[in-house]
Amino acid sequence: MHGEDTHPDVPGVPAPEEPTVQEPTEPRAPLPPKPDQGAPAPVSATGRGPQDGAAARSQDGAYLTNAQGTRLPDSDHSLKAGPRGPVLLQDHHLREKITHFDHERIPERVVHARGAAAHGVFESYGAGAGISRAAFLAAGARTPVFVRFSTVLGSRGSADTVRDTRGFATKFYTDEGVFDLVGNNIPVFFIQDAIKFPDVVHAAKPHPDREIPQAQSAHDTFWDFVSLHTEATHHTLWNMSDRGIPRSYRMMEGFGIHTFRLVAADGSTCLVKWHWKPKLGVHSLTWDEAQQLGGLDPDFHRRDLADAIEAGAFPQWELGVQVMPDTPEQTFEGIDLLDPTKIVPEELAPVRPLGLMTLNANPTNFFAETEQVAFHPGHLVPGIDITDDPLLSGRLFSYLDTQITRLGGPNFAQIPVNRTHAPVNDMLRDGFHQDAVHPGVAPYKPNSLDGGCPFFAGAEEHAFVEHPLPVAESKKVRESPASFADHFSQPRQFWLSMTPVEQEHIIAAYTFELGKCREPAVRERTLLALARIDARLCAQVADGLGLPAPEGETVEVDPSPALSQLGARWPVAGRTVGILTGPDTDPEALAAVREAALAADLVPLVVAPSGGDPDRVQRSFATARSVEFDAVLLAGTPGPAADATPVRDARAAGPDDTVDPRIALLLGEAWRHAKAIGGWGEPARDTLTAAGLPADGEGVVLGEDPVQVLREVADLLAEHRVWKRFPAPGGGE
Ligand code: HDE
Repeated sequence: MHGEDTHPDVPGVPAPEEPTVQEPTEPRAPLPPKPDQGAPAPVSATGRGPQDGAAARSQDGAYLTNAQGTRLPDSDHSLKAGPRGPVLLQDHHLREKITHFDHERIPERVVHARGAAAHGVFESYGAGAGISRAAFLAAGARTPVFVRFSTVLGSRGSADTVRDTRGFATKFYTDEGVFDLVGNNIPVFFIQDAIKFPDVVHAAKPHPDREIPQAQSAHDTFWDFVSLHTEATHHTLWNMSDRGIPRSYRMMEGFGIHTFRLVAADGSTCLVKWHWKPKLGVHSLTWDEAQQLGGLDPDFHRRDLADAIEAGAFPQWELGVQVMPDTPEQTFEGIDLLDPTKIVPEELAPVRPLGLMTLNANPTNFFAETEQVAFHPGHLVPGIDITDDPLLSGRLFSYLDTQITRLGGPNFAQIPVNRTHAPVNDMLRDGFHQDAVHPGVAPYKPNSLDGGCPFFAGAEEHAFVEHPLPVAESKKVRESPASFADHFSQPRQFWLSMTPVEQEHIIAAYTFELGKCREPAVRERTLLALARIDARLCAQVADGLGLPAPEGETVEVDPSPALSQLGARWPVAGRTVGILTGPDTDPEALAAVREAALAADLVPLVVAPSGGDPDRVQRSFATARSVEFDAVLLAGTPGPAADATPVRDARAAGPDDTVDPRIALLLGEAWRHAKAIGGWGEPARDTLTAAGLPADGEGVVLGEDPVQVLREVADLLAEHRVWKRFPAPGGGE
């Protein structure tokens, strides 16, 4: 026997205390939610969030450390045997630094690799409360969101302004769990069945042998596939329209594409299509602008979004739904609601607004947030259920699967940007990148050791209960319903709904893309598809390619005016106005115009010959290009500056020496791109004439009162462009 205070083996050392934690024999209370799966707090590597303002630096504290917290005396030199000697293998700091760097990259998304994102808030109007039990649709509910916009085809480093579909994916951090609305800016898709997705993506991505072209569909394999697979016709037509080259992420619509089922508190259901409607309207670049921007500012959309948010011009969208009855047929006015290549025209089912989304904060760290965000159409909340759209069914598998490769394991929900704001009490354990230190011993059900906890919830406790939709008795088949075979009526409807200008742009787009195809069979087959949309479309594209136009049968359809981007007026907030100045510019008039522009929420950018006041001058003649302005004002004679190096290269051959050739180029482009041009006094008129442009042309505002000129130019901007100027003189567009 040993004394009570003495260790049995080590004399003089107190005996260990009796263990207080016993193997449990009785059920006990449930465990609290995992503490480290609470609400995501956007933090930098320092552990500080963006709200910390100036303190939010990359590193905290006085001393640089390694990953283990050990302070470092030097991080610029490898450990060597003498200054000119070999680097030593024992340099553990070098190895840690380089090894971490070697693994900094993760695989890019297989599609939608290039994107830009922002944080925001969704405020519900309550108008959806009667049709969905989702808590975030209740009146007055405010839900944090994270939105990622993307191109589809290009890799992470590709240009923003390519012709492509844009992704529009929204993560709602609701009190009932995460809801992801993973949509696009085009309301229809290439394929009707998910099993075709690898085919369409393989066809659209660069050719596997040469890895060209980048980020675009203008190549043989894409047109080979879509011309053989005519269910892609509708989506492709949208891509060839101005929707394929948006002016800004802030000026795009978003669509959930598939039909979803909403479930109300009383169990009643309806079928809906989701729409995001931008407050700034839907606007596009011209093809020529998109081409220039690809070189001049490949980050145009990314920059535009971040700049607007930083400046406090928070972009907003209304979320709405088209509501259709949930009938056993799941059709509406003859349209198969399970076919993701079909829209429901807004004239047949108007979009009912449910709430307003405002994007009000840029990400703190691109990789941590924009790159690591993981969307999944299967992230649903009570009140929002799926339909049997076969494309949606495939997506419900794909997104979870892809994150496991991309984010390195099954625990991506623990990455801060992906963390739900609802308490997590799951029984998922272990795996790569497990951040939680789970206590307890019973991550299984049923259990008695944890008192049977946690319990299952019912609908009253906000559980996600699948709607018990009857499943049709049938036999196993690999086939589509007959209604899916109509591939041309809605493309024709889209074409007929376009204004002449929009139709011209579509013709030019098809001509360009098919001009990049080398295989005659691919072009000919595509012309056959175009003939089934519209004879003039087909004839003009054929003419551009120097090919005979085939004939085709078309169907009778009514246009849907809501599909056109033209004809409405929109807020001009955030639009840029270039103000071209010269030696004779009146400083008072310039100041008054800048003030008036700022008061109208426009962004005035003053362009001066060179050496101007840096507080007032944002661009010089050498650095300004037309593509960054939505409208241009002439505030004097931007003639050749005495001290400027004369530019006489091919791009800038002005028709007249009284105007600087770079400004002549800028004005010519603004004219060709149908931008409003304004000016005051004789110098403005003379400059336009010297640049070879008509001073009394469409969308040219000349007057004596500078502020009045600005107002009239802003008025023209409300229609986005001076549409009457198309088609451009010289055949620009
Ligand atoms: Fe996606 N899609 N998709 N897609 N998709 C992905 O998920 C997929 C489809 C969309 O900003 C991937 O995380 C399949 C339709 C967006 O992170 C992947 C099918 C629509 C984004 C994937 C579709 C979309 C993706 C790649 C056919 C519009 C970007 C990386 C059944 C409604 C989300 C990733 C972001 C991303 C699969 C069709 C939109 C591989 C199999 C239709 C906006 O999981």
